[in-house]
Amino acid sequence: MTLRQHFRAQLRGNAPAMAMAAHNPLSAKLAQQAGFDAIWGSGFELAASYAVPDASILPMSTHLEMMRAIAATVSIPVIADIDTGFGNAVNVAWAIPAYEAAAVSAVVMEDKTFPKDTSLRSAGRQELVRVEEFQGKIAAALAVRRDPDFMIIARTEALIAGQGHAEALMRARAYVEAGADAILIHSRQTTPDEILQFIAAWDNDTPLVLVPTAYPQLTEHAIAQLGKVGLIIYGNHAIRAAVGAMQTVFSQIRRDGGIYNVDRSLPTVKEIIDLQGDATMRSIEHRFLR
Ligand code: SPV
Ligand code: MG
Repeated sequence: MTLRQHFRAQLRGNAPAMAMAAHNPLSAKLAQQAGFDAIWGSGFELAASYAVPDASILPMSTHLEMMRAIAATVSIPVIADIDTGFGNAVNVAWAIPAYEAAAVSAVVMEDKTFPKDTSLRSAGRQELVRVEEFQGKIAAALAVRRDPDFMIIARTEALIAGQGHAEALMRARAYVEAGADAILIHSRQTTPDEILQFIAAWDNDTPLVLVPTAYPQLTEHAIAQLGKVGLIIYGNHAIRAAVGAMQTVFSQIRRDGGIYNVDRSLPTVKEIIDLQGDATMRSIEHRFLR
């Protein structure tokens, strides 16, 4: 069974798979070590790591190369967040083979207009493309993928755009009709109500994908009980953890006038060297450096 076949089956299994966001190979490696099932190749995290807005500012090549580097580092599936597909169906038709060749297992494509605005920003510019246009983008993705187990996950932003339950349901059904392998339903309400209403109304066997950033009170256990969700994505917790840790350490060093206090609280240099793959390098040296 290939990694992609395994991941496809996992989305239809008894318990949802758990994906953690990553913005580089090191964060992806830490997520795998922590026991996550998959890596979310988050556009938000990558944009944040370049200190630019998550608004179609980074080019596809920057995201693609990061996905390739992440997929080369971990042995769990990578889900690439391709935003709007970088344009129309023509852009999608060029993007999909490139991501497939980068060894990712799935892409998530959202039904917003290009250039996009990030979903969780208050008063963001949330405009959706026509349903038929997005169906065409899904169809283009399916037509060009080489491995049938490379999943095309369609994401509707109808709730994010304030267009309501009926529109979200209509769009999700239309995207399944176009051939989507799973549906990501996104919400930025601070209670899970509209997501629970959507899940209750979902009468299709296509798995759902949730990103519970805005409604963290909905636990993995509670989501699993609902039965229709195949994948939970923790969308930005790697970059937020990194930012918080750096802020704390940097300000303490300024306050202390030196590194003598923070040193004890940080991972050792040896731990970082180990994460860099030192053991592998040593074994190569041992075998081949003559
Ligand atoms: C991302 O992580 O880039 C996402 C999820 O798309 S969210 O930021 O919640 O829209
Ligand atoms: Mg994104």
